Amino acid sequence: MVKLTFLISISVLTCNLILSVRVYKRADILKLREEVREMFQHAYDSYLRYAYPYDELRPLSCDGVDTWGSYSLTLIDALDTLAIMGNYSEFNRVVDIVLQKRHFDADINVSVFETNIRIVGGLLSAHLLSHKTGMKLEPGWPCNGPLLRLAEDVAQRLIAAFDTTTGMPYGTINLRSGVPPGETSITCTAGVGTFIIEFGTLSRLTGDPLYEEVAYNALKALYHHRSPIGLLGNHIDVMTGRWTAQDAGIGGGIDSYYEYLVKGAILLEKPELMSMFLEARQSIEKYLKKDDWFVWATMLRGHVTLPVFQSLESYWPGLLSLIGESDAAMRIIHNYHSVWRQYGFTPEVYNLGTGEASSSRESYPLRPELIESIMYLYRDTRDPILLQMGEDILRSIQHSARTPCGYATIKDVRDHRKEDRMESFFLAETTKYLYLLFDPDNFIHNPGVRGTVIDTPNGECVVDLGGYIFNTEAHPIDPNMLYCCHEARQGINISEVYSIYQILEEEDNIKFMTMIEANTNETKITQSNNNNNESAIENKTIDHTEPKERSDENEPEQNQVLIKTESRTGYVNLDGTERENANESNLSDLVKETINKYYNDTINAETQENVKHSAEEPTAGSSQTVEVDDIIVPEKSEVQLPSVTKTKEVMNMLPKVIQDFLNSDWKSKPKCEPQKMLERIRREQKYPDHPDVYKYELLLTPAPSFLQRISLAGEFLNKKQLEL
Ligand code: DMJ
Repeated sequence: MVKLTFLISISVLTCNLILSVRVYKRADILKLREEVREMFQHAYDSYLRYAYPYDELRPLSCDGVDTWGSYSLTLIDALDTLAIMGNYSEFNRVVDIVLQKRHFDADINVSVFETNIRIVGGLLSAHLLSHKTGMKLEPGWPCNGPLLRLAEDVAQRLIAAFDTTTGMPYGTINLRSGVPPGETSITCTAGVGTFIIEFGTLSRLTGDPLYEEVAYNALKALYHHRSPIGLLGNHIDVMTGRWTAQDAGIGGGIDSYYEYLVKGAILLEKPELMSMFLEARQSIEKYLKKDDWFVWATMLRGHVTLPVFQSLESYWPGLLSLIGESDAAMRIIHNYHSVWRQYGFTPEVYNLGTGEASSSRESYPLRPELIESIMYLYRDTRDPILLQMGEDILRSIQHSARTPCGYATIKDVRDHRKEDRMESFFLAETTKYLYLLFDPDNFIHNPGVRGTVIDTPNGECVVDLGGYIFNTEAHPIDPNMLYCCHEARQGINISEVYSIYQILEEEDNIKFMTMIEANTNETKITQSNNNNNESAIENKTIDHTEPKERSDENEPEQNQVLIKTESRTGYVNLDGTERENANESNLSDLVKETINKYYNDTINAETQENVKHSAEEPTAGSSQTVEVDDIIVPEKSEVQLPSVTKTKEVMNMLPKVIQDFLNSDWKSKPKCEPQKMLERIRREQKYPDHPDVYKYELLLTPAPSFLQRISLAGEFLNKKQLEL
């Protein structure tokens, strides 16, 4: 049980702190900001010098090591911090490096959770920030772009983890082959419920509903499996739905599930997620909260099992500030800060009964959670004590964690011994939140007073108005960007459309492109939105001129289908309606016919070449024509292929979506078929919608002031309020 005397002494300490608060002038704050910038730079430069391309820097050995996935994790995780600190040239340079990787195909097993929050989150955030850094943007951005495609490539590799009986994901996946054989079906709660920000963003930008629905389904599954008193356990079997660890708390193993309910509600305008959080919060307050601390208890009865504070729990006050409860949050953060002051760091586990660091969990791996909450609360309250708390954190890290080649994990907060590890979140989160605390003018803090107008295929769109939602790895997402991709909402994947143009423009395919052009009689791809406004991508540039008149009313329809069938995973729109597929054969016929012509020309050309060089070599016969299906379905053996190598070469140059579309047997089928999984989730409807889905009427507008308001005051408008 928590000792009351200990808690009282904490309160006294809190009062003392309040009395001795330092006065910060603007110049003082900016000086601290510059110190944080130098801190980041030292760690970042060291990573590049000693560790890249490994995942992490080892700050004592001054070398690198692969930890989470052999995918240069720290580089990707640190990317958007560069942009936030204004180092645009380095951001652009690193983006170029990252983009040398076209996909994440590798025979390695990775954590689904960590890969999502660090890699998918990092790539998405960098994609959305790239307009600020002077990067050359592809037509269709933000609904298109190489970083977005890379993020989607990773998400596609993770999606097979969700192919379970409950819809909750496995914890580990092989990036190449899916769920590893014999993989445990036990996943922690956070590992199930921490996808809606990244996957929702992906769906809203690309138009593929798969990601958001799968992530939302997993959240509903957790909610459905809550205990009768509204608590969640720590680990669950994703095949049976049985809780295998029944301790309920707000920290490690569960934490970001709660975080994503709140942030997912705000980012994606899903008030039912907020209702799910508020219900859970009541249970947390009732069973887990003890005098502004949180303990662990049995999920079935709420009996206290572990009276401890975990460093990871320090995100909670920040989360409360997002729902407009900064007063409660301030009381909690004073408690957490008192632990920091006791040791100069927060240990992984702190025993509330004894008032000491737990002897087996006494490290501080440079975690961000406390500074994260301090940053949020300072934005809301401007209480200078929060600046002082931030400075305490900065001082401790500088004093005890700095090494000649980076910053080291503190192995034991009691004696500040160091350990040879610098997790990537030090550059993604800890330094970022510290910097943002001390940078009052940062664009991230924009309270909706400035914006940037960008051109999209659908017209102008105002972004960068603030209200950024940070994923749990501190990668910010601009909510307004999600409303720029109107065509994505109609199931059109701009990224894929652009890919096709890009492929067609490659030297070897000029002929192919010309033929497509000849077939379509015009070079542009158009689509209509619901209001019959039209936009066009023409020769890779966005055309905002008046729509051109068409002689044939049906023709645009054909072109529209050309775009709609690009979706990688399906035939359903974001709103769940079926996609039109009546004219799909038109595209099929068109592409097949074009490839036929291309190959027949190639064959003829090759035949003539062959005749010239070797009379013995078998020729395809100048009169023989070859059907596309013959080329890509080798089983039809009566047809002699002109050049298998050449065929494969060119086929590989086509976007995956066209390859799949032309012939799904071209490659062996993946074990998990995402579209089928999505259809199954929709058909089964295992988990009913939260009743509050229908209770609220959100302002369906990208209005930034609204986003600002809900993020600061934490409120949604319900129907009754609107009526009044
Ligand atoms: C980060 O990877 C994320 O913040 C995650 O949610 C929790 N753990 C680390 C930081 O402590």
